[in-house]
Amino acid sequence: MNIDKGLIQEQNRKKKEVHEEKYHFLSNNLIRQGIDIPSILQKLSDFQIAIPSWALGTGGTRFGRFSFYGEPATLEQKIEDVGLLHMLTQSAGAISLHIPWDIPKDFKAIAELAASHNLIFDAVNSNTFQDSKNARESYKYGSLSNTDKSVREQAIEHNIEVINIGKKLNSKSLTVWLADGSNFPGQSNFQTALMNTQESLEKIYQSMPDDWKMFIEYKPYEPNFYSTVIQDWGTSFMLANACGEKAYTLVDLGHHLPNTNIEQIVSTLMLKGKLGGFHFNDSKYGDDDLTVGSLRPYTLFLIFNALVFGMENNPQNPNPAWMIDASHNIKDPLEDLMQSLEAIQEAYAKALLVDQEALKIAQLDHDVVKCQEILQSAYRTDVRPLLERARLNSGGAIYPLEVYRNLSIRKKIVDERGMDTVASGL
Ligand SMILES: [Mn+2]
Repeated sequence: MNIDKGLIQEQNRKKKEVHEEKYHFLSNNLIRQGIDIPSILQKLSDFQIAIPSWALGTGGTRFGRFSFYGEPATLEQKIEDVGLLHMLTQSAGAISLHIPWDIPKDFKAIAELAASHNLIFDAVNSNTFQDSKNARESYKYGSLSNTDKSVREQAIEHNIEVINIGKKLNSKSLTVWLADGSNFPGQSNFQTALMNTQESLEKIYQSMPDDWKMFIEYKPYEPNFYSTVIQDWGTSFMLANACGEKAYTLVDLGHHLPNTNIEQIVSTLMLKGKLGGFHFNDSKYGDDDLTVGSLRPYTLFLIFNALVFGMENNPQNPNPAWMIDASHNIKDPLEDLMQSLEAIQEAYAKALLVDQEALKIAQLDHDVVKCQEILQSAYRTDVRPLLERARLNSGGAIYPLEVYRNLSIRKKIVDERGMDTVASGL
């Protein structure tokens, strides 16, 4: 499914006047505050967020899954969907593949297809939380942490295979998220599980090319309900340090117990040069995988404030890899992703408005009221015209969601693929 760029431009022309009005009102205010608008616009245009190949279909729960019409049934169609998203928003310039759900049959053709949509391949994701058909061993009692050496070997081999697939697509990183843990007290020896995991990760690490990074993701609970081997950032950080300098911690917003101070975790990791990647979503209760910014936009802003500080002050930390890791169970996945992209860019733009110098002075003066005023004055600014302008400058749609609806894109996708297609994977 391809849309003509001319159609987007036509839609933009209709909205140009409204946008100009809003943009000038905002830019006048920002100029008065001494804000460097061209630099913010450039940063917004440069900020690219990867879309995982499992995000183009609806997600589900253990109770069921309700497919959305016209879901991409093949990897080619998933790439087309991300391409469409990128064309409209100009901020989704990468796709993150999940192996084994999305193993390319023809690598050259897949690489060319992605390039034709201006997409690169972000981190490749391994999967040892499910058993593959005809697999020699089962992950029922863990993968990299398993007490059975032959299970661990199978899981290590799988990760190495994922690296090899990634190499063919010019991906530069591997994300490891382990479901390993235990459901009942006494079921597992914590120390044995941790040491097995560390040794397994070290073996995978040794198979990584020099210019690759390994991202170690953590999560406190689920699918196991009593203990998880890599349960928190400290455990991930420790394992990354044990592996070496190419290994990093990956923070997923939804992978924390309620009220965890995620902005502080991000700060600590960037200070230590170990924040490798970040997964966006939102949640109310647990790992809900809801649309980014749908529940806690202020928390997201505070996290971005820490990220922006780190990006500007911590040269020891490479630029993190950004990815949306959400599920959108009942929405059109593409519309949901557009809402997420908008929320991420919005939080980022607001964080870029924070007067870091003034904040530092207020902190040194112990002027707590002023500190809050500085943060909230940035947060309360309606930055959407900046996002619109950045998209316009990059050739995207001023209002992507509106264009998507005005052009009846979902209907066109359904006409092409049919009502009953089901995304492979979840
Ligand atoms: Mn994640």
